[in-house]
Amino acid sequence: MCTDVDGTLVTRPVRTTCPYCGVGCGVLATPDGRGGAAIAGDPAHPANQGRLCSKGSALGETLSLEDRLLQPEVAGKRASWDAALDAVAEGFRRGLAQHGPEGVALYVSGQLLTEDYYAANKFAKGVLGTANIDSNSRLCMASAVAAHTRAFGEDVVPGTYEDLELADTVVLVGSNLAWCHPVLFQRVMAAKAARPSMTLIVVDPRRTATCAGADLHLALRPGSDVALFAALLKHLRDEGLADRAWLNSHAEGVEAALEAAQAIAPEAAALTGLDPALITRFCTAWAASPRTVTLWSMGVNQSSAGTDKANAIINCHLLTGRIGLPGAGPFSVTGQPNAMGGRETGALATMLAGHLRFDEPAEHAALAAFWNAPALPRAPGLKATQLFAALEAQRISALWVMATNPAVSLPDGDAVRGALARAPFLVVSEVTRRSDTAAYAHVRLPALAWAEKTGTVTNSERVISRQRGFLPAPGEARPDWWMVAEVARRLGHGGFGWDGPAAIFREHAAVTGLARPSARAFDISGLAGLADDAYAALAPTRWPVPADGPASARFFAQGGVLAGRARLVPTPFRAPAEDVCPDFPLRLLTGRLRDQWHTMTRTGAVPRLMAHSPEPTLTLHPTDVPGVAPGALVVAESIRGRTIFRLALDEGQARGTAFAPMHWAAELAPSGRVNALVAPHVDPVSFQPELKSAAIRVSAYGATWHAAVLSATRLPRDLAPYETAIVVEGGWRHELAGQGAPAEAFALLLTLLDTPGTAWQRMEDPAVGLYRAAAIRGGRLVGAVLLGPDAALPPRAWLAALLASEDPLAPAERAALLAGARPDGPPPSPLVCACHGVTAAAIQGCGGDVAKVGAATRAGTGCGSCKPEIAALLARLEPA
Ligand SMILES: Nc1nc2c(c(=O)[nH]1)N[C@H]1C(S)=C(S)[C@@H](COP(=O)(O)OP(=O)(O)OC[C@H]3O[C@@H](n4cnc5c(=O)[nH]c(N)nc54)[C@H](O)[C@@H]3O)O[C@H]1N2
Ligand SMILES: Nc1nc2c(c(=O)[nH]1)N[C@H]1C(S)=C(S)[C@@H](COP(=O)(O)OP(=O)(O)OC[C@H]3O[C@@H](n4cnc5c(=O)[nH]c(N)nc54)[C@H](O)[C@@H]3O)O[C@H]1N2
Ligand code: SF4
Ligand SMILES: [Mo]
Repeated sequence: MCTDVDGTLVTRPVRTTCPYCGVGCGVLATPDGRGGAAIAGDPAHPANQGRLCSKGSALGETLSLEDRLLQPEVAGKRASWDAALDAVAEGFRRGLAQHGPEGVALYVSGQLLTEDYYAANKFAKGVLGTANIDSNSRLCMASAVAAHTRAFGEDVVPGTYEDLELADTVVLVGSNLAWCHPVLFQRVMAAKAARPSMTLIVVDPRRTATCAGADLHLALRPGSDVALFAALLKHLRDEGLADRAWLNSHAEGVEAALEAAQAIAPEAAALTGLDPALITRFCTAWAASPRTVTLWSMGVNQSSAGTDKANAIINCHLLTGRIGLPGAGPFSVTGQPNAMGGRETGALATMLAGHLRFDEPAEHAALAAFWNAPALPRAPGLKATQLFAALEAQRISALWVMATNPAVSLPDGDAVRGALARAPFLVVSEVTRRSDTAAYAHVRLPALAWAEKTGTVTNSERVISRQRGFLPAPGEARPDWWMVAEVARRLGHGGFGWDGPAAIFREHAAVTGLARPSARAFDISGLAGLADDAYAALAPTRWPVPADGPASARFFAQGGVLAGRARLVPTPFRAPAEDVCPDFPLRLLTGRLRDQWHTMTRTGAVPRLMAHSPEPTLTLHPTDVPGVAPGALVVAESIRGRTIFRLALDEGQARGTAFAPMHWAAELAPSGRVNALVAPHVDPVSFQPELKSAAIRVSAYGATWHAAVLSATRLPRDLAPYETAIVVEGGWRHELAGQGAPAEAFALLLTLLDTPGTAWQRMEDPAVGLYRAAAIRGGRLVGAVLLGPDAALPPRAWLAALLASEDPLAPAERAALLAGARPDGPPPSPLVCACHGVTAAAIQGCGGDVAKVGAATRAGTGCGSCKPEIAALLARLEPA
């Protein structure tokens, strides 16, 4: 709660949870009474024990209300809540009348709180009678969910974070843990430092920051994980490591799985492109100790063979009985803060609620009765990519999008944007105007953001934590669950009269106790009677919490799994759906950057987080683009679309592959949306799209001019074929490039920047295509346009510092600005440590080891997320 009983604003620390990744770190937020807050890691939270990463520690810088959506809007105009909610109810009523329950849909998100998620699911399935509610978790966790269900009969993650510290061997498959789950990675690295015999193995086609701490890196061919784990399964059997006693009493499907593996194993080297000796080293290391954890993430799930990849991993743990034991087990880590909560509340097209199933009549009947929902659907609804295909085909008449930005994050992005633009009725609940998707909405509903909202989230290790609001609700923003309840009420349903999130949580907990006894792992019915004050004070709690009987921290600890026996699943090999070919010879891997969160609606507003990777970059192996220099612009094309990137070269990028971040949206980089390139191929079991394997070609982009533009406010969009806009201290920095006449581009940019009272200093040399202008007001730099024939324009960090400076521009700086060169000092060096602003040059100048660099420069001593990069920089310095 953000106000005390006497109504004054709270200024003492509030225990809450980080709204970014699935590690689920506890945060202590201390409001400053002026709308801001000091942020620190919560030492008492079991996930992070006081640590935070770069994104978590910058949370205090994301609290500004600039760009927040603060009032409801209908048809682009401010509306009252009543009018907006009436419009939503009417839109869905019309949708139902037109196409029935199949013609309406919700698309929701792992960034909703459990209470919001529960309400949305109950609204869709219980009120609208449609199973067309899917979540962005379809793009994220669906393959893991399907694999768990195939193997264990239910979606259960057996492991805990502690297992990673207790293991002798930790294998990370398709996971860049150092950047994506940084605090968990730091826990692993700390355990390894304390116990150097621990082996860390990374399986990833790229040499990522995570590899800096690894003993072994297997740069396998994209999509070939099933072959590697088939070789491992066979190796384990051949070495006599099959735990026959355990298998006999607890598992089935052993022979069929072994047979399938046997068929692939001889081809493993050819299919993975790995040296057979390296595969043997991998198998030997995996086999060496019963304490082995295989952790996986998006390199596994986001694949047209994602479910098979995950089951191929689980098979190895089941064959050897390495599951349910301290330091052993398969471990799928969740991406979003409440990806697990979405699975628990069943807010996906393939489940009901509380792990209840469509195809179990007793479970279906129990939920229908509990919800008083006679029209509760009996079969799964449209999954994310199907849902947007239906929208494109005008088979969906009303769609409500909550807490996700599908215009950016779904594959086949241009088609998705077309479908959104033509949607008959689109509602978007958002916290910000910076969402590409919100731009298409007929009704925009302002949601409470992290600092204001109240509820629970569940992290990767099944720990339920409270998020507690610590700032007052701004403008007219409201909780997501409240909007849903108000619309449900307008549609005549009586089951939404909650007075707050505690009441919703109790109802959700009660659902998990329905249709018992049945062998269901997810059970928090013990929390169904939680009083409001106990909910307010709830400490991090791992499920299950059954109403009767003791909670067990570890699943499968007694050896058995849930419904009878665990299943080994045969996993035949399948290559990625899209073939590379002479026309499209490169495989595009997409993924995350250290300091950005998804579509950058929040992290993109923090200058400190923008500095590490300020433009959409395509990374290639140096031999894959002969003749194109790093820093040049390149065009990437697939059969679906086209993007323009800044080129980076890296020997750690496997030949024949490219990497591009998933983050850039039209909001900040209209030409850099990676999903314009990616096809909507899906896994046949999980329906998760293959987001990491598009076939592309890359060529130089022949720009006739490049420009860097500094300004106090953001320039309008769509000025040039290549453009990016990022926040810097004191304003905005834009990079533009095009193929027209440089003089015309320069003139246009000057017009856009011109405001009364600004004095311009200009320098033009049309013969060589150089155009420069500095806008000065009161002696200070307030804007600049630097346009030239190539990208070698002045150091941007220097320019941005001039813009941020309160001091008048010195004559030498003025001259240097127009000459396009920094007056003195070394060339700019990339930022490595975001917490303390330390560059690569400073780190290399210091030398020694990570600890020495930390002592001398403070780099790596803040959140620690940059330690792998510091280690890699220092390794490059070491004499060969
Ligand atoms: N900084 C940051 N952290 C985040 C997020 C963020 O946006 N920013 N998002 C959160 C979310 S929602 C998620 S889902 C997680 C994702 O966390 P990760 O899964 O760790 O992140 P990605 O970068 O998407 O992909 C991981 C790796 O998969 C590799 N890969 C690609 N294809 C294959 C393949 O065929 N086989 C194998 N073995 N590897 C392959 C890629 O090279 C990449 O390095 O991160 C969470 N944490
Ligand atoms: N090519 C490619 N595509 C990918 C991926 C990839 O690796 N490669 N990864 C996929 C994965 S794993 C994921 S999880 C998705 C993520 O993709 P998205 O879910 O589309 O990404 P976000 O930017 O996190 O979108 C969340 C939106 O919700 C808003 N928001 C934040 N808090 C709240 C709130 O409390 N209420 C409401 N109503 N809104 C809120 C934010 O401002 C933001 O616009 O992207 C997927 N797409
Ligand atoms: S690791 Fe970082 S992003 Fe993830 S929960 Fe912790 S602080 Fe937040
Ligand atoms: Mo995700």
